[in-house]
Amino acid sequence: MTAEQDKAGPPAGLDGTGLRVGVVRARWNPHIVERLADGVRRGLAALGVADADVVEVSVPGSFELPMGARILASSGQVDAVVCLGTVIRGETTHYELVAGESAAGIQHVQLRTGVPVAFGVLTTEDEDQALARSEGPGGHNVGEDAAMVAVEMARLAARYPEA
Ligand code: DLZ
Repeated sequence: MTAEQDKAGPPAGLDGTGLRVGVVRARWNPHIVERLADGVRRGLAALGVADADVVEVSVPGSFELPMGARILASSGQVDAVVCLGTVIRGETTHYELVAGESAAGIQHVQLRTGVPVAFGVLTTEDEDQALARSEGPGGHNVGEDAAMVAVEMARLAARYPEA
């Protein structure tokens, strides 16, 4: 982790105990997305979120992540959602479209539903970059980052229930 990432870390005392988290996984680039999902599980467990409070669903690709997130966010069964996908520029003819719509859609869902949705989608030039951002324990893993974001934002939302 770089010094810059360190500064962007979670607030001290962040606690996910009792939170329910939905994870939406895209099925493209499954070997990378599995690494991100491992990172999410590690991140949530480290913050006290119980395995039983995590629900995982999959969608065809990153373009469908916003719809998957909307379904979970609207269900009333989760306090936050994490979206996971990987879009690799060199392997995707309409990279901008898939990556852009995924990001914009995810932002739209969290603003419309009021349920935090963390963006755990890798948008990279090549597979090496994707591997470097989905490392195992102790390394950089965007899934782990997204888990922390989900817990932090769920706690913030809970402090302002009328928002
Ligand atoms: C079509 C497509 C392409 C070319 N590349 C990717 C990708 O790199 N990562 C990803 O998650 N999904 C990709 N998809 C699938 C789209 O996200 C979507 O599932 C299809 O266009 C069907 O709507």
